[in-house]
Amino acid sequence: MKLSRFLTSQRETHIGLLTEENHVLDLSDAGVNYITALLEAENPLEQIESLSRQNLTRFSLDQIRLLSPVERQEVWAAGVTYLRSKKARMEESNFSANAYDRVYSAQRPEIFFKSLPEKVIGPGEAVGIRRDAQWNVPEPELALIINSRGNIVGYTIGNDMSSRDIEGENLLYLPQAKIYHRSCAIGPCIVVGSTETVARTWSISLQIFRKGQIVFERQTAVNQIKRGFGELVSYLFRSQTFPHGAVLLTGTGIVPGDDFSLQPNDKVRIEVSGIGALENTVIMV
Ligand code: DO4
Ligand code: MG
Repeated sequence: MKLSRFLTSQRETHIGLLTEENHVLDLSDAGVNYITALLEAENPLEQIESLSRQNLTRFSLDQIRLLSPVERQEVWAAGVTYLRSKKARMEESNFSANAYDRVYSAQRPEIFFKSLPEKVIGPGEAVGIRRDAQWNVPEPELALIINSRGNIVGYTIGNDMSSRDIEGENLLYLPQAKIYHRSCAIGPCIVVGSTETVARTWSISLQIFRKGQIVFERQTAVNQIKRGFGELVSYLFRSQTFPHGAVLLTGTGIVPGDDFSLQPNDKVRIEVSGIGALENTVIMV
């Protein structure tokens, strides 16, 4: 079951259920005004399945615009959860190499704040590269959707945009490398009802287009994530509360080579096999 937020032609925000035939069933007809209400239910999947049996208005995707499915959830991110991320970061930074090496195998994972919900970028919107950075990359990541009780209730796709030269200069600059205008895209929908075992069979692929040509393309597997999802969530919720739930990006397993940097007008396409695709163009911010 795929939940989405979308904008109608009257520019109203509605909640929808994506169908196999590329239609959206309007859950607002059944009185659902927030995805969070479903994520907080005792059994979200059961509730969504029962809603889907109602007689709901159906839109085709070209009649509406999908929005980011994030409502009031803070967005956090785990880091150095794939071997590829550890290696690339150790190479980009003499200064901080030891820190990446240690956190990959330490008991406590790296978890950092990524975005306020109102700053999250949705499908089709522009993601940013900083004008004071020279080396910018997208980070395609599986995102966990967690309710206020700390249960993983769904999955979506995240782009943890990063400035590698700023992070590489000094790890204390991580917040500047990671948290800036348009640095976090999430969407296009939330998949509810898949277990971690199922999510671990999914692949993640990244394609970057420049002037219509592919300039970078790679694929990885969710199963390459070193840590269990429950383990990551349990650290996120330690001595911390999330009254509206949270989104947790699970780290990147794809890092382009050292000679690659994003440019304005590039198009970033991230696909997760069990979810769909998140597409954004790049602008300078
Ligand atoms: O350690 C810095 C950030 C790591 C990260 O964002 C990732 O591995 O995805
Ligand atoms: Mg990341």
